[in-house]
Amino acid sequence: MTRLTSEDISNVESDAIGLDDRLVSVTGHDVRTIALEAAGLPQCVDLSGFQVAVVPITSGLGEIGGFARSLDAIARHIGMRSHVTSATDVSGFAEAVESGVDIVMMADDDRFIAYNTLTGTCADNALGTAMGYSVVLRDAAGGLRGSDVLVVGAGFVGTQAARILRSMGAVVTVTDIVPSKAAAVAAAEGVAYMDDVREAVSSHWLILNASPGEIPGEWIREGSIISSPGVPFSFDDEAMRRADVIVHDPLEIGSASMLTMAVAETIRKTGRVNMPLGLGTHSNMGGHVVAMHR
Ligand code: 2YJ
Repeated sequence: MTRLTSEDISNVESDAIGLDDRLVSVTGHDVRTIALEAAGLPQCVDLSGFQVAVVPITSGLGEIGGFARSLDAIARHIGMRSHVTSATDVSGFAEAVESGVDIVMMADDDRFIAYNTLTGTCADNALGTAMGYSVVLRDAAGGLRGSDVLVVGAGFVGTQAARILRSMGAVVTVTDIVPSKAAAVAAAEGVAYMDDVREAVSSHWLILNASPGEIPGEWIREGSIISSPGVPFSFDDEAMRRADVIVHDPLEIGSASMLTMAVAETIRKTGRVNMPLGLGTHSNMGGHVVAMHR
């Protein structure tokens, strides 16, 4: 993930773009539902049973104005309880853990994680982003089984996305401005690759863009469906005109998916999670969370 700026995330806290409405109109699902799908959890999981603390981190390049408050807003938006710690860094982490929260969210220049205090595991934002945006593409396309899907960008998010999309039944091709990177991911993940990014983009209408580079509108096929976590936003007006759908946000889908993945760790460990009244309990059976009615 490229380092975000305060400007990139200036709309997140207020949800000025109305992300839920936009997502529902193209995928049929809101951010919370996409995030639950990304973690393999059913929609009826009661996220209000989970308490999050966000720790501002000053190390390295320092705090990004509004970053911690934006994460706090995202956690609340999907129905979790959340607050920003009053202390930063190690003191903030200790404050969070000692206050008994379930999940501690924090980022420095290299890692962006949701730490599960019960299991001692870290859900990583890059994986959350790949998961969340793969679900967005699948839902926007009405399913991916047997469909050709292009992943642009052979970094960590692109690599994970190639694996996830393949597991969703897509026929995946990876491309990158550094062809050897795409070839390496293709070999590791059992997918195809194309050397020429332009040719790859022009020959696909289902695209997950995990690169920060610009993709000229002239390359885009009419009616394309594009899921694009890459920051900064890669597309121009011509691309917006040609594509049917371009889903992009700077922080929300990846962070919400990272949070639900952290929640899933608790469910895996305990086998149970509180459900809203009348919906029974959840039991972890064979790796799948299955709803059991009383
Ligand atoms: O707490 C803060 O305000 C800052 N320390 C947030 C820093 C956010 N970090 C980034 O944007 C990094 N580029 C994240 C890199 C993750 C790599 N997967």
